[in-house]
Amino acid sequence: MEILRRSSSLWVLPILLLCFFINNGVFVDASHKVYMHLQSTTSHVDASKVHRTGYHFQPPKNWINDPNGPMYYNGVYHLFYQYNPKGAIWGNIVWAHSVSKDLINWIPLEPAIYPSKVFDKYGTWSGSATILPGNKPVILYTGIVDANKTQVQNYAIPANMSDPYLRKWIKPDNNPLIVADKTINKSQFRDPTTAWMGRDGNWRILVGSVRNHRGKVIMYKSNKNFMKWTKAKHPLHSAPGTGNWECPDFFPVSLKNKNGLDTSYNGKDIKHVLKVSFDVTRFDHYTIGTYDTKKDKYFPDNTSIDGWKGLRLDYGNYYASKTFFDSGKNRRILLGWANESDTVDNDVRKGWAGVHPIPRKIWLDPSGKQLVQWPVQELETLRKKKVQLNNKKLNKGKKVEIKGITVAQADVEVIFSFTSLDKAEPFDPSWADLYAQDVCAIKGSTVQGGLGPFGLLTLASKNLEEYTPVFFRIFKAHDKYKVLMCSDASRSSLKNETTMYKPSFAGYVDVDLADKKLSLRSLIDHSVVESFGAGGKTCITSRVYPTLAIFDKAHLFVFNNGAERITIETLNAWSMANAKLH
Ligand SMILES: *[C@@H]1O[C@H](CO)[C@@H](O)[C@H](O)[C@H]1NC(C)=O
Ligand SMILES: *[C@@H]1O[C@H](CO)[C@@H](O)[C@H](O)[C@H]1NC(C)=O
Ligand SMILES: *[C@@H]1O[C@H](CO)[C@@H](O)[C@H](O)[C@H]1NC(C)=O
Ligand SMILES: *[C@@H]1O[C@H](CO)[C@@H](O)[C@H](O)[C@H]1NC(C)=O
Ligand SMILES: *[C@@H]1O[C@H](CO)[C@@H](O)[C@H](O)[C@H]1NC(C)=O
Ligand SMILES: *[C@H]1O[C@@H](CO)[C@H](O)[C@@H](O)[C@@H]1NC(C)=O
Repeated sequence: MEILRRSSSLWVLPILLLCFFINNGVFVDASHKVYMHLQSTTSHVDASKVHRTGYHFQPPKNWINDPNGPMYYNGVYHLFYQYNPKGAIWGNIVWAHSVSKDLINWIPLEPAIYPSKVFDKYGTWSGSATILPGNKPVILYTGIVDANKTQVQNYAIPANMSDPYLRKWIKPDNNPLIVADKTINKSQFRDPTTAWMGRDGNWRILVGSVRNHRGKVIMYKSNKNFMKWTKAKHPLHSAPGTGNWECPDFFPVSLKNKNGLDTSYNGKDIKHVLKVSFDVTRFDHYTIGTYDTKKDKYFPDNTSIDGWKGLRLDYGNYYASKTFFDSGKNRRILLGWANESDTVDNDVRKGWAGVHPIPRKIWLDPSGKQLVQWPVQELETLRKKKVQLNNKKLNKGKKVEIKGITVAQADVEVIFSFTSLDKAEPFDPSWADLYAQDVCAIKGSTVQGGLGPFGLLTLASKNLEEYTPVFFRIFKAHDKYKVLMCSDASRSSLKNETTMYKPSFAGYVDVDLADKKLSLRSLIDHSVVESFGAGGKTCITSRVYPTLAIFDKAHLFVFNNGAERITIETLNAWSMANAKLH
């Protein structure tokens, strides 16, 4: 994917490209700033490293964005990612490469793919890996061939199959494999998916694109040799008014259990998932649906909204995600990118930008209506000192502090319960048109409620000058209860009140409240708060930059600002060790 539009002029700083966009009568403008002068700025890594993470994936310095070509191959996990070797903002992008045995601790290697040939001289952008029969990995990626950002799809193969880490990759001279035909906008044609094989024995991939604001995934097919690709008659899917689609991901999920399925699997008792990254809104959306192999078309279920109001993998800073099938543990793993919410100048000053959220296992909820995500179990090997709380009652306006662990670098799991739903506030019908995030901005953690708000105050300073609350609030709509989950950065930092991005991220949690319980897990890591509501039905990642609530000056509280008394049934919280990353 593309993050900041480049310009051929060296002196543009910054240019604002305003792209006006109409959706359901709403005007939205997407502005993309270009900072050519900063793209090669030498990094000065902030000595204090206040906001660097301890166990989230990030290289020692510089800019990162999309995870690319993740795969499990001969017992090793491979992660490639978009990386600027020369600075802390987008530019000079290569495929950096790390390998791991557990998805948490990583060994950095030399970049695997970088601009060097006529078919990628101006850029090596995102793509995916496919393991071909005979256990042969192949990478498909987007190459940029000229200053007009003309995009083509290329492939690369390992130079030495005996190297357990597959350090070197070759880009054969029969590239590019796919170029845009006249009907396709050549500068909006990128991010090939992992290939899947149809019943006819032909391979298929998707490439993200757009035409007249209609986002689409163009399908290409190749015979077994993977080298001869032709465009299918129709896109696999498209949706009006959604803008450009980046980083598509298309995969089957089981209706029977939480196991993952190989991308080519197409047996009984499955659904398909189409995930795309909306370039305009910068969120990762998905639908659940049916893949009609005869028509080679995908049809979202009528329970999945096919547009900006639809389901998101994560309601926070989470973009350009990609899954892969982990044949070692029979699961599907989701990787993503969480960008900074700080100013570009601060990114340059601190010398790095971007982290990857913890890899998540992903599967279909038994309802068949949504996906569920949970941090990979391997993360738990980093859990150190533990504190626990049981059966603690919290009346309105009360909070309890969790002490005895490193709360700025922690993993917290809590189960809340309550005895009645009677005090749930009415859901204002006019909010039905709003995004959950807008409702959270109106009904923040300090706005007293009926049933909720209750939850965690993470990365809090002693006197609450700074804090990032992650909480639930339960409303009664005319026919059902609506559970709002918020991760609210609006009071997360005293720094640069006006220029920092401090959204009140939120999503609804489609959960049955019959047992009058709600669970929450938050992975807190200095500038990351990554939260999972109701066992991973709703996920929200926030990036925050506290100035007081840092290291051992950070505090963690459980709070209740609702009239209904809440019980903390159990709370387990662990200090987290650093992951080995370098
Ligand atoms: C880029 O596009 C412009 C305008 O269409 C054209 O004049 C120019 O030749 C193109 N440059 C390249 C390298 O394709
Ligand atoms: C291929 O990798 C193996 C294992 O690392 C190594 O012994 C061998 O020298 C490599 N071959 C080449 C041509 O680099
Ligand atoms: C192609 O996409 C670019 C944005 O990358 C846009 O500026 C241009 O107008 C598009 N071209 C056409 C023919 O739609
Ligand atoms: C949605 O689709 C199901 C079948 O998949 C059907 O039974 C149901 O009536 C549909 N609902 C609506 C509102 O169209
Ligand atoms: C906040 O931003 C302003 C303007 O960009 C800058 O002058 C100031 O130094 C910043 N303050 C902090 C604490 O970073
Ligand atoms: C992350 O940064 C914030 C603040 O600059 C932007 O508003 C987001 O659009 C951006 N997200 C992505 C995916 O680029």
